[in-house]
Amino acid sequence: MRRVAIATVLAVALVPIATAASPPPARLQVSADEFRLALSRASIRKGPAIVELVNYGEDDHDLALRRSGGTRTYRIGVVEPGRTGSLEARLLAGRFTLWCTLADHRARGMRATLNVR
Ligand SMILES: [Cu+2]
Repeated sequence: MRRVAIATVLAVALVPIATAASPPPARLQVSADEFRLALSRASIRKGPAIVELVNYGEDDHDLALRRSGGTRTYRIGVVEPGRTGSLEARLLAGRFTLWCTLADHRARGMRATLNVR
């Protein structure tokens, strides 16, 4: 009887371990200032991702991401100087363009590419 109880406890205890084995979200930090975007890494793993926009500049900035050939645009809304914004998304593999949508910031250099694989 006691052996059955122990086996049950072990089975329950193993469930969280199995869950923890699934990979954590990929993380990308995007640093913004006038007028550029710098990525913490050039590529990330496909699947769940957390993208963070840190505004080191003196103006407001935001961030849009779109996969080449894709139709969906992921967005982080306006982030004030010194602040951080983030989004969580499930990203497909591909080449993503990132840009700031405010005023002429993209044309002035606030764009970057990210490889998701
Ligand atoms: Cu901007």
